[in-house]
Amino acid sequence: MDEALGLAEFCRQLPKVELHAHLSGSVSETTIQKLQVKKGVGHDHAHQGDIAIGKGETRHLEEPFRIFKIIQDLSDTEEAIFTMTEDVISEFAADGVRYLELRSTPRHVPHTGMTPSTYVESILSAIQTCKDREDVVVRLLLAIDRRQSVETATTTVRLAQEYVLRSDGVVVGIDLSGNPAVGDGRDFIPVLKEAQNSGLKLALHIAEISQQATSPETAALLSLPPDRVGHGTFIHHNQDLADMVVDKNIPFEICLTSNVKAQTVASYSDHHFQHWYSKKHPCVLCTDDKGVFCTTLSEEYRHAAETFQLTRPDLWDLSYHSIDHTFGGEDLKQQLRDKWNTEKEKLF
Ligand code: 6MZ
Repeated sequence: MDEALGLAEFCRQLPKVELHAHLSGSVSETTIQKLQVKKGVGHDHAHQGDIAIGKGETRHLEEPFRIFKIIQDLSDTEEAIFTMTEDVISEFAADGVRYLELRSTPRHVPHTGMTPSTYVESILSAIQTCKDREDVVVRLLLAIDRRQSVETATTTVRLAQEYVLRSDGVVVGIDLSGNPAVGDGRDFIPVLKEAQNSGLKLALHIAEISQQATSPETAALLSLPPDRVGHGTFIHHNQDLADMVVDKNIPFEICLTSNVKAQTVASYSDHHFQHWYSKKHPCVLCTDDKGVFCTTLSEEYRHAAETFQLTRPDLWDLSYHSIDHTFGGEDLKQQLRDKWNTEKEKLF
């Protein structure tokens, strides 16, 4: 093992899988500045603190939602969506992400003429430009925002169904996200079932805030069951919910920094990752919103190592087993495992 390699560099060189990355929240400050120039607006809100939660800072969970709105207002054209997708993919690849599942909420912006279809097409064309890259494979989930109507959610699922074919398998599933304090996830169960029945995978934000440990929507969403749980921060506070997750062996998408910075978890060492990891329950480290929370996936691995005393072989296993929970199909999983095994020789 190359012990001379510092932990941060080891984590960067480790081949990684990113399964929980919201497009708007992943946009870097550099890209924000590009978008401002294109839109001809000033840099007023481009400085840290307004569009990002910096090192050591924490803010209430409402704050990232205010920031997403700023970024979404800046990216109201197909060209902007293309640019940010291309940049986000390159940044993840530079950080050693070899398989990336992006997720994004299709938007209708009447004043620029962008429609949910052209929104998805812009993301897909940026993904298409990366098709020949050796360093990263990208897949897409379309997101339903909890604030939206069931009608809009149905449009999103229908778009995903249409684009599974048209995108040659790049669109793989549906995400349910948005401010967890708003709306009732149970409203979306019929449309989520429709998605599931048509072969789309489901990655759902569940029990991100404490009230959801006892709210009926949590059990209802878990009984679908989803293919992965986003956050699931308060699931282990309720034994019945925890049993459901264990019985169905539903993997967790773990976003350490996001949860600490948005104050749903008091500190890294209080993170529920510890609970599930110690039970050998499947967990995948993810960034959530790398731009807004000023993080990278390799930093998330480093935080996990430093906080929970994980060894380098533990980090390797965590990354390697994350491949099992990707939505890209069995052939692709095998290709990724082969790639990981080749890269292993350089690291150990
Ligand atoms: C719930 C979140 C989230 O779709 O415009 N999103 N939903 N919890 C979180 N934890 C902090 N982080 C991001 O990306 C931004 C959207 O992703 C969801 C929200 O719906 C947000 O508006 P897109 O690419």
